[in-house]
Amino acid sequence: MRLSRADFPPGFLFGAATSAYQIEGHGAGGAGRTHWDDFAATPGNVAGAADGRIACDHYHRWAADLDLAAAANLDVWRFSASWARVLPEGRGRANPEGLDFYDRLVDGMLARGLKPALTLYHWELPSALADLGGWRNRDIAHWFADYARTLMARIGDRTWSVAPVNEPWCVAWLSHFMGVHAPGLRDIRATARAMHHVLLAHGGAVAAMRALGVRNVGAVCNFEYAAPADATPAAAAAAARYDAIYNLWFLGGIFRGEYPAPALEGLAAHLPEGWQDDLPAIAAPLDWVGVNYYTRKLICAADGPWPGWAEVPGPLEKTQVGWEIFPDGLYHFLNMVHRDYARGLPVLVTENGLAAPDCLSGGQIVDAGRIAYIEAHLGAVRRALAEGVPVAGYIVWSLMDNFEWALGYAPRFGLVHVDFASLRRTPKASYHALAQALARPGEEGR
Ligand code: IFM
Repeated sequence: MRLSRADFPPGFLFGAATSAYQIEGHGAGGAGRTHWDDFAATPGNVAGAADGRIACDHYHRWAADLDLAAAANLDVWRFSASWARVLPEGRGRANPEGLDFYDRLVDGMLARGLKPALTLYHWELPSALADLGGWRNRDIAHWFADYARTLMARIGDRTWSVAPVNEPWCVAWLSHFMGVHAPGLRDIRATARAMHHVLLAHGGAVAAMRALGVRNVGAVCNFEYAAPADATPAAAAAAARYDAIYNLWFLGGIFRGEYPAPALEGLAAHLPEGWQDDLPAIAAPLDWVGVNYYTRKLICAADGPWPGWAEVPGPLEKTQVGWEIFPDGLYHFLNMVHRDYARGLPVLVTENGLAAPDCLSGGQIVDAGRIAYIEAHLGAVRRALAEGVPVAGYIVWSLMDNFEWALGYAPRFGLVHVDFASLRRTPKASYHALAQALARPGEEGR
């Protein structure tokens, strides 16, 4: 890798990210059923009929996994807790085994010099709450705040940072409008409600955690650079709608207490009555903001009901999951988030990474594409830093190959290869390159 820790300001943090359902193995440890278990049990929803029952078996192998992160000289371990592991029915009775697990995990990070960067919700809603309407039900804000209190009363004294929800766009739009993720709905009214309730739940959890004295509370949103596919005004308007729904809705709610007009055009009629009154609670002050960034989309206008857009395949090099590689997009969002929304708060790149069909050959995995991808995106971070954007860290998605949701286990995002038959971990070339780039003089890894 051409860049190293020395190319970044003192104190700049490097990390790797994971999430509960994607690595833990949901079948172990008394976790309750989730809507991802239900979604995966429905034929045709997940490639290879895969699910998260075993995943990477991190539930049992967490210590060795944390050792890998420490040996790569990483500073931060970004992870999530599973709501249903903590509260199997989503509310009421807690699962002591689940709380013990996260307690051990956080202590394990601290013992290895890794900062625990927690997300409360990375998509596995307890089925019992899905039965009650899930993100369509306004009560989810109370259920979520109770979950936040239960978990953080146990581990909130030791987490380094916490974000309530990972990628609210995926929770709401991808899952209720596009039907690609659980609960697999394609319904605009459900979408509008989920778009609002996910932010109301964010605000409620922030308040609950502040009341407990939890430190360093932020938000993590995902971003896609939306470029008009052609020079027509219609394509420009379609791209603006895409940008408003994907990128600006969540930032607008969280940082300004307002929703962008091009998104309200189609969603206002379906929002719950009195939604405006919730905006002050949604816009509770934060300590940092996380940017998850992977790609851009070319958008043209399309016939049919609102939002009236279509995606056009772009000409740039693509990853295993067909995403164009466009590091300028990261530069754009770091600037935009800082300038227009977070205004001086630390900005963390909380996810960025590449999927490739990595395979073992002679005991090695040569993932040169991933090294180049990380280098290019770190270059974008450096450009933003040079212009005064307070970027505080860069976190790779992901430490290890894992359950890539509806795409099953084929797309490999890890710095570490996982053989899903034996569950053996093998660090890839990118892992070794990063470990070397992040080594502090005289330090060979912790
Ligand atoms: O695997 C996901 C993760 O759960 C959330 N952000 C994007 C990653 C790659 O698709």
